[in-house]
Amino acid sequence: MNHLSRRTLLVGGLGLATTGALAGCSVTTPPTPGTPSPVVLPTPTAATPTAGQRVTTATLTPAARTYDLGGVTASSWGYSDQLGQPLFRATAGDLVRVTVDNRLPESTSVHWHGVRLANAADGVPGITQQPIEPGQQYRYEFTAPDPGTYFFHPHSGVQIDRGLYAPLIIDDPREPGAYDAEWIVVLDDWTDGVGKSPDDILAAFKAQHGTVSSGMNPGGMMGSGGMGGMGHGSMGSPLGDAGDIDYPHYLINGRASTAPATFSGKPGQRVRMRFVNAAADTIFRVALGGHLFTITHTDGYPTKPTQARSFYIAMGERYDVTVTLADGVFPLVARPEGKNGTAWAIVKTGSGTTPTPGVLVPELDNPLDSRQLSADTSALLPNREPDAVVDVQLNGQMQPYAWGINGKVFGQDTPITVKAGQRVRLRMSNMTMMSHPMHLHGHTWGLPSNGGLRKDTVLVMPMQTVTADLQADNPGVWMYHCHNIYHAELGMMTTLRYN
Ligand SMILES: [Cu+2]
Repeated sequence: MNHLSRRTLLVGGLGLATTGALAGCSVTTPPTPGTPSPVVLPTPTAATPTAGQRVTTATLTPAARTYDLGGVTASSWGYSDQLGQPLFRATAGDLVRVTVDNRLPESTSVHWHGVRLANAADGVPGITQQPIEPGQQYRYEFTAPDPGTYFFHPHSGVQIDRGLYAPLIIDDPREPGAYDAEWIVVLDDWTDGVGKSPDDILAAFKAQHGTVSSGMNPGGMMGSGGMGGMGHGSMGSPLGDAGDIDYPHYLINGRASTAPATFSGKPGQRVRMRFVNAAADTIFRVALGGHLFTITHTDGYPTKPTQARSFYIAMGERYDVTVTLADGVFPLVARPEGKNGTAWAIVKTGSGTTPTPGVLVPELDNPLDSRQLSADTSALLPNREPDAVVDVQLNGQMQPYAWGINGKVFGQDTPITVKAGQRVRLRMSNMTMMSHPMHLHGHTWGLPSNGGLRKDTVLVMPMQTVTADLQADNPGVWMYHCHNIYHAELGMMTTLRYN
C-alpha cells in the first residue's frame, strides 16, 4: 500500500466489511480455480455480539501467490495478491470475525499479535486450537478491546518468513486525530522464492542443532545465500548480534530497494506513520531524511511524545510516529542492523532529485530504542506491587545453533505458572550475545524502568535484564517467546498459564 489518506483507508474495501451485528456479511477473496470446496470446521471460538456491539468481518485466504517485489518476482505464500495485505481494520470494542480459508499445501493458523483477546482465538496450534489443515476453513472470533497498531501472521513453523502477514489496525472511537494523513509502513526481510526458502534455512539450522547451555555464549552470523556468509560487524551496536541471516532483500510495503514505494503528501502536512516490523530475523533502524519523528505509541499504546531522528524496531514491535512534512523528495530508510542492504521508500511532497538507496541519511546515527521511552499516563497499569516475581534466563548460541529459555527448549520447558489476579513481574535476563525481541501473547507489559511503558514485544539486549510487569487478568495458556522466528522454532519458547 502506498500513500492512502486516512479517509481512503477508512472507506477502502481491502477485503474488509464492517456491519451491524444482525447483518453480518463478509467480502471474500475469490477461491483459487480448481481447488475443492473447503471443509468448514466448527468454530470453537464462537462468540455472540453483546447488545450494540459492531461486528467486523473478513475472510483471509492463505495461498501460494506470486509477488513482484520490484523487478524481482518471488513465488511465495500470502493472504493477498498484494504482498503484506489485506489490511484488517476494526474499531476498539468490535467483535472481530475472520474466516481463514486455508489454500496452502500445509496446515496454518493466524495469531493476532498484541491483541488482548480471549485465549481460544489466539491462533497457536497445539495450544489454543487444532491446526487449520489444507482445504479447511476456521473462524476466529474475538473482541478487540484496545486501539492501536497490530499485525497478524501464522503461528505455524516459519510461515511468517514468507508473505503471510498484514497489518491490523484497531481504531480508537475517541481518536483525537491530530494528524492529516496516515501511512502504514510494514518492514520485512525477504528470501522466499528468490533465495533459500524459510524451511531450508530452518533445516540448515536444525542440522547443526546443539544443546542449549545456560551460560553466556558468543554469537555469529549465518548467510542465507550460501549459509556461509559469516561475520558482520556488530561492533559498536548496542544490539550485539541483531540477526543471523543475510537476506537477499529488505522490503517496505512489499517493495525491494530496486522499486521503492512512494508516499505522496503535501508540505506542512502532519502524518501519522504506523510502523510494523514483520521480519523474521531483522531489526531495523528507521529514519526519514530531513525530518524528525515524534514517537507517540509503541505496540499500540501511547507513549509520552518523544522526538527522535531515528529509532530501532525489532521483529514484532510497532511504533507510531508523527512527522511534519517538509517540501521536496526524501528517503524513508529502514536499515537492517548488522546486515547488508536496505529497505527504503520515497516521501514526495514537491519537486527535487529522487534519492537513491545508497543515499546518506545522517538521521540514522544514534537511534532511539524503547528504553528511552516512557508511558503516557493514560497507558499505565494501575500502580501495584508485584505478587510474584519470575526470573527468566534467555540462553543459546550460534555454534552449535541452539536457543532456549531457562536452559530448556520448547517441549522440554517448564511452563511459567501464575495465579489469576496476580501482578506478575518477569525478569528476563539475556545470557547471550544476541538481542532477543521477547513477546508475550494476550497481555501488554508495563516496564517499571521506563515509567510503566506498555509493550507486548520488548527487545532484550545482550547480557541485559529487562523487568516487565503484567496483570494476570486474561486466563489461558499464553505463548511467551522470542520473535526471531528461527530462535522460536529452535526452542526459544515457553508458556505462561493460569486459570
Ligand atoms: Cu531470539
